This record gives sequence, structure tokens and C-alpha cells, in this order.
Amino acid sequence: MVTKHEDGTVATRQEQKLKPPSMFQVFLLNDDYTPMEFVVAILQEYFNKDREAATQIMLKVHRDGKGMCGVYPKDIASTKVELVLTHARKAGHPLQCMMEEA
Ligand code: TYC
Repeated sequence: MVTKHEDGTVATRQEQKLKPPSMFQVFLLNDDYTPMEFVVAILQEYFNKDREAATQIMLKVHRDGKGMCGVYPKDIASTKVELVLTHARKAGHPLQCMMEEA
């Protein structure tokens, strides 16, 4: 876009076609081996849940197979997935974490 000012100066800038960033939901998946307490701790540490909310999400994953931990811009969601997977593998648990566009 070109803006001509009265004093003869010209300003240019990019067209304003800014979209809000696409958001991604982060999920935990159930498995038969990861301890419930470990999942609760993950939800508190990486998804800012208090113990009560973390326990509810963990139980939903345990019952339904999948549960949402939060919604974030793409780079933050993908960093959280990587941090959770790294933490779980280091602890020797098969916990799975994934993201989906919201
Ligand atoms: N199903 C696991 C158990 O019974 C608990 C669990 C919950 C595992 C949530 C993973 O994302 C998960 N120990």
C-alpha cells in the first residue's frame, strides 16, 4: 500500500491482510502403562493446570482414550508436544501427546 502525505513524502507498507494465527489443540492419549500420577504431573507442569483440573483431564483420557490439554499457536503447541514426549521417554513411559489444528 502507498500513502501520499500532503508534504509530498510517500510511505509504503504491506497490505494489511493479517489473519489471526491458526490455533492448535494439544491432546494426551491413553495407554496401559503410564502411571496416573505421572500424567497429572505433566498436566500441571506443561499445561498450567492445578491438581484438580489435571486429575479431571487425566481421568477423561483414561476413560475416553484422548483428552485436550490446551489450545495454543502452532509453535507453542509443537514445543509442548516435544517437551512432554521427551519428559515421558526419559522417565521410561510410553505416553503419547499430539496436536491438531483447532
Ligand atoms: N491408563 C493409565 C493407567 O491406567 C493412565 C493414563 C492416563 C495413561 C492418561 C495415559 O494419557 C494417559 N495407568
